[in-house]
Amino acid sequence: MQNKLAQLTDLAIEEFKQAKGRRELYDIKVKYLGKQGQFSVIMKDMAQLPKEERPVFGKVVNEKKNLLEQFYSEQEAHLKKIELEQKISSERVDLTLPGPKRTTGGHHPIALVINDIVMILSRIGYSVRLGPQIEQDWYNFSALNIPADHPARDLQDTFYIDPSHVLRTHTSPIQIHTLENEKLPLRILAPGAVYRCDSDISHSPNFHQIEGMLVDKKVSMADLKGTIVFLLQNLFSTQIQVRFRPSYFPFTEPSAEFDCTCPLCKGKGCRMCKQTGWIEIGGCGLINPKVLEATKVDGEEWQGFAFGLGIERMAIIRYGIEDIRWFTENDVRFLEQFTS
Ligand code: 2U9
Repeated sequence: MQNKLAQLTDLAIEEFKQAKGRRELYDIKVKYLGKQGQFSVIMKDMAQLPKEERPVFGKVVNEKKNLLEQFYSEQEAHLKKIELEQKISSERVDLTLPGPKRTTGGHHPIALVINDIVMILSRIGYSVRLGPQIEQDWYNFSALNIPADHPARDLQDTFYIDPSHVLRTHTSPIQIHTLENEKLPLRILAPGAVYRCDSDISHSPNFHQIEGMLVDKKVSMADLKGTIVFLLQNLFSTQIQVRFRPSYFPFTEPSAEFDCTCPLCKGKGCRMCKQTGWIEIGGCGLINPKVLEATKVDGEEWQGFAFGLGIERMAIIRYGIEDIRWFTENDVRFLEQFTS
């Protein structure tokens, strides 16, 4: 029996040594030391021994069991260490590998043009003012010398919220708020979305404008033209020329529209400028004294000029965009061309 016990112990140690993982090691332990295991069987066989030999044999069995428990613990610790090392090396992160490519957002071309104009004119003292997109009749029309029977007020041209509120048709109301609330002199830029009942291939019911206004003492058309030339030469190129054409707006007097030589063909004539060499950019003029009066500015002491231009038009010229609808379709293939 003693021999059988020694053989069984050697066999168990040998199997423990061969175990490739902790699960396998545990199964071997159960096979030998578990309730139904080999050592339990031997213990039952002990009944066949003479009574006086049984305690000695029982002691030896316990010693062997302890030895195996000890060996099991050591082997388990050893396997655990190996498993951990394998896990660490298989999960190792190579910090020198390039990271996953992140796609970043970018500015919309409308925002890019607004930002550029703001940056250029901020160099000569202009700062931005914003305003609400729903305006009272007074701010959008009356204070700007647009009379009650003016066609611009027509239901077909303006989105009415109620009889005295509209979706602003231009950003000029921002200047009215500013004239009513701020100290003079001032130089401001009023960018933002505007709305008109107009929709075809080159007109959208929602588009963007930027307007500029300067109020000071002794302001002339020459100051206005100098500012427009400064803006356009910085926006397009120092090569371009600017021309003023007489025009009419209720809020300016005198009024002019301004063009620049086509930045695409440098004035030679192309598809963009319809072979004229010139591109229409916007409108401008000296602030009508009636507008100053409406906002309680002393027209004897103060004069001013204002100008406005459409942002979509600027972006179309600048980036050669063919269809005004692309600005609002949110097609990433279009938008991602403007990310730097
Ligand atoms: C105040 C006084 C005067 C702003 C002006 C224009 C002329 C003009 C158009 C250009 C293209 C609008 O987007 S567009 O269709 N703008 O022609 N805007 S003068 O004059 C003002 C504004 C506010 C208090």
